[in-house]
Amino acid sequence: MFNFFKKKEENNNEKAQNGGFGLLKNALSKTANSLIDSVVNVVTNDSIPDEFELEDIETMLIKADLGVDLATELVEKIKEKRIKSSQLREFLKQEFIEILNLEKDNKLKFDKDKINVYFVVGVNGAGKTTLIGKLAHRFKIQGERVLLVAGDTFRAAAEEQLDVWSKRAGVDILREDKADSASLAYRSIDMARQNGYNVVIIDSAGRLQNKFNLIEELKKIKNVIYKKIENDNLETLLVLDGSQGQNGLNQALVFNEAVDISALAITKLDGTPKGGIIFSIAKNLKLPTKLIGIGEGINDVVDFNKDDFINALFE
Ligand SMILES: Nc1nc2c(ncn2[C@@H]2O[C@H](COP(=O)(O)OP(=O)(O)OP(=O)(O)O)[C@@H](O)[C@H]2O)c(=O)[nH]1
Ligand SMILES: [Mg+2]
Repeated sequence: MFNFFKKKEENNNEKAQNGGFGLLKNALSKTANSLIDSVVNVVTNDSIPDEFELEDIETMLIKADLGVDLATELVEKIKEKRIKSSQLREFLKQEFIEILNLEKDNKLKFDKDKINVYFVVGVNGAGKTTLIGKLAHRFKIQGERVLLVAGDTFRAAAEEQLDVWSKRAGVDILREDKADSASLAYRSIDMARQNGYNVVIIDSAGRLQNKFNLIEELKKIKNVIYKKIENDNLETLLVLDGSQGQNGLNQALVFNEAVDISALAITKLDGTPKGGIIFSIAKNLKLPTKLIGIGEGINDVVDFNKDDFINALFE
């Protein structure tokens, strides 16, 4: 009897993983096209690319948002190692694996027995609130007790939007009209202690028009959380819009300086040919990508797993 259930559970897990991989592969199909197929197709016969073809390869890589430096570096290697067109695919795969290996600890922090706080930051429209909804749903079906905090007190619609997600995910929310976001964050941790929530996800405003105030506010929230919990249980999660490509790198520097980012979530990787940004991020930022967003639905978030990502691009 027990074995039967165990077997069933294993099958379900497998199915979920395969389903997840299928979704990822589908979401990355345009990136696979721009980053691999179009590059490999530059040279039609099986030869070593000439100067013009190398230039075309570089252009393709930049278009896929790999960034100029990385694209140039790869083209130099292709030239130096005299990589033939039939070897290009495997060459790219090995290079991309090496780049992703620069990242460490890609697993989202979580300790079942503690209060886990996820402080979610990023510019307007990056996908913060949506990601919070997806995470809330995921933690909820894992059986965790989740509290969302409407820390984007800048615009009323933001609280409303988070409220909709909290209902969709079936989790609780702490929101208050015209509240000060740092004081809301402070109270949310007390509330978690008193009521046994083990996951607290804090939304924040994304306005960059008033950068100074935003950064000061984010620092304040972070300090408040620090005072309340051990650092180990805090994930400061920067959300970057993957379809915006290289802009994300600069945003990461600004946010990292302000609040010390511990994890990245790259959203909107579905339907964009610009997913090469993942490699640019791994190469240029010393920050681990932990989550990726592949759609607007509640299930459209996957843990960033290096092997899966490479396989979804190359298989
Ligand atoms: N295709 C796609 N769309 C996404 C994804 N994540 C978010 N979006 C969409 O992006 C838009 C902005 O998302 P929000 O979650 O509101 O972004 P935000 O960072 O909270 O924005 P502000 O509250 O204005 O700072 C919405 O229309 C989302 O549906 C994703 O992974 N894929
Ligand atoms: Mg929002």
